[in-house]
Amino acid sequence: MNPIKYLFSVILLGLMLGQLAAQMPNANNINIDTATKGKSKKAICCESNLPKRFGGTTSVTATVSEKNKSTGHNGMVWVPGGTFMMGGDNKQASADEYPKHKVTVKGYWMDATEVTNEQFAAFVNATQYVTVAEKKPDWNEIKKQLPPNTPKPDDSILVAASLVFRQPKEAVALNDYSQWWDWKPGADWKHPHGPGSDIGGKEKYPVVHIAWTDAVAYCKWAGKRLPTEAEWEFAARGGLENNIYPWGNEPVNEGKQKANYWQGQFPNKNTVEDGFFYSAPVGSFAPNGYGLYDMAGNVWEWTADLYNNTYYDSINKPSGIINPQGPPTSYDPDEPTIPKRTIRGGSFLCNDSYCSGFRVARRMKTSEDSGMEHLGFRCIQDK
Ligand SMILES: [Ca+2]
Ligand SMILES: [Ca+2]
Repeated sequence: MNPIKYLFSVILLGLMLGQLAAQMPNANNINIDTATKGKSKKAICCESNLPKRFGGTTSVTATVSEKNKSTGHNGMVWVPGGTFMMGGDNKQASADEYPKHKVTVKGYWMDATEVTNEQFAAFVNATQYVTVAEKKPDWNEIKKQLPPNTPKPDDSILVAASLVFRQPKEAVALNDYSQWWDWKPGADWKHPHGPGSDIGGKEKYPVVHIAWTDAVAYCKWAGKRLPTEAEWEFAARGGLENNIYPWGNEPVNEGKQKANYWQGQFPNKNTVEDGFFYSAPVGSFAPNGYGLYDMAGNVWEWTADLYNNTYYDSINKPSGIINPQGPPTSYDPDEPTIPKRTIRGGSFLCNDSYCSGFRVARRMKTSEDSGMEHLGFRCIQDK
């Protein structure tokens, strides 16, 4: 196979949500007339994968100190501990959301919103941190994840880049994510749609193109940490029981706008009834019962945990489990050789028929080195 095509397929392998970007250099959100209401049509259900960078495990190179450790809880809300049933609550749930199992978590502080560009800029200014997407990929590291004798791709591919959404003009086969994802040189957190785009005026938007390593480094600098998958789901439920969404069970396409997601036909038609084609300023929609914003939609959020599709089964017992820390090893049957971390909450590219990522139980996963246009994070703090 053509090595470039092969690498591209490797880069995108596993991907299945939507996103866009190439022809909208400033990426301004498009406000539309919300009078033109419509309902998303059921098409196919519940894709289970996301694109990734190269599939690499990036050693945590966070050398930043903890000197900036926060002593207050500005911008955070207290999530009381408790016991809940973790896992799928409706027919859209995928196999990896089962079995529902009893989990207890201790209380913790959680960022009320996704980490913003303004907050991430403060971290970078203080530490001169360079994100994964801003670095030239190391072929010697990448090839360890690829089949033996995989030819080295062209140097034009091995450049600092990230995955950016490109909206097709027409309907496309949803099993071919190369129809809507571009490996775009120059795309990074400061250039979310690639060269020509920037984050001017977007201080309150969620930072994106953040790899897991980058998120860990930020949280450490802030004196915080990433939530475990259990902590994330407990928080998203907002004190409700067996709820499908952070707001309860009202279908996402009914009633008032409750989150920033994809309305219309993915990936070629977005009716933008929620007012945002791309990401929205954090906190643009009502919070859940704990005061947490955008736990459904806007951008996906990294968790601390490795992904393993059978993890719930391994910890399911009548007495429950306290503060689960994720599986010891990663396993994704779709791509068994690629270590992955779990991400949660869905994004502006999720819709009800394609990934329903805004469900509180929805699990998604991607490799640690993946920064994407719709992937960010938030942190928690124990005390
Ligand atoms: Ca939207
Ligand atoms: Ca989110």
